[in-house]
Amino acid sequence: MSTVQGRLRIAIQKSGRLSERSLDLIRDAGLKWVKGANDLLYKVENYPIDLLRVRDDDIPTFVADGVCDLGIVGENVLEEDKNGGSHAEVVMPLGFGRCTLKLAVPPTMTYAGPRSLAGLRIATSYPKILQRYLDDQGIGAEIVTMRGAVEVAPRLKLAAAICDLVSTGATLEANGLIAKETVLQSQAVLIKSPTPPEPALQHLLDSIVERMAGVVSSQGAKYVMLNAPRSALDAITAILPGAGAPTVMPLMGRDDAVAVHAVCQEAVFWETLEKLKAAGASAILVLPIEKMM
Ligand code: PRT
Ligand code: ZN
Repeated sequence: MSTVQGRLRIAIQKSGRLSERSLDLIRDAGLKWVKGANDLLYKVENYPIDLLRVRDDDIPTFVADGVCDLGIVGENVLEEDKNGGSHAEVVMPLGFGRCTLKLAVPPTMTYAGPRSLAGLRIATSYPKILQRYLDDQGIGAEIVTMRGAVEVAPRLKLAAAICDLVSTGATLEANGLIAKETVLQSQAVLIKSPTPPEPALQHLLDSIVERMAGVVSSQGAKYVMLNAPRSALDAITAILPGAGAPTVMPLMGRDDAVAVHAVCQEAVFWETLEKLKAAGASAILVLPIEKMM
């Protein structure tokens, strides 16, 4: 496979936990595509870009080798793929696909920290990440690599412990395993090739990255508008979550009060509104933000 002249390529997971959110992000960045007969490739209609739909495990290599210019993949997959050669650069975390790579043991094991695993067998789909963790901790243990169904390994006596991804914890619970140490915190990230695109496409690449950054940072952000007595301005600004410097405007016919507009980067809860009101704010409006740049 080689890159197609005149088109950028973005690698995304074909079908799995990251697929839908990856396409959402690409759509929110303004790209439109047609689902053609070709399942591997979606052609973007409004820009010279192709979406390459592959297994997540292949994404870091495709991006590192310059077969794709951008990719969306879990940090866990990226870390496991690290091999000392050329590698994809992380552009930004995307705020979805969050999970934790954890060590878990059966309740019958006497566990007093990771040292309890010394000399035992640990089953995982992430042998490289686990080996690095064990080396850092100075623990010698045997790693058994399994492609899936890692959680059944202790029951089958294949291993004494496991190291697997956890999100809700339901899988561990269903298999009677107890989560212990966190080996890695993970979420989906946007990655970029170390090989630049052909010069004519550089501007488009930068603009797609900037748009995606705008989509990610506007997620959860709110536009807050309120009226406030001038005397309460400092107190009210301090309550607004992640607002930076708000805009303060005069109110017609009122010398003692102003209008405050602010972009809040963090969630605005009912409790925040109650605090604002108690501090003297009135006519409080919280609006969603669609785009930000
Ligand atoms: O076919 P392909 O190779 O592309 O897909 P895949 O089967 O390798 O990956 P997929 O779709 O399962 O996951 C893609 C990415 O989603 C992972 O690489 C992680 O970055 C992220 N992610 C987020 C997760 C989870 N949460 C998750 N819970 N990946 C896997 N799991 C599994 C985990 O392995 C365990 O079996 O879900 C189970 C635990 O879930 P809980 O909710 O019971 O704790
Ligand atoms: Zn995979």
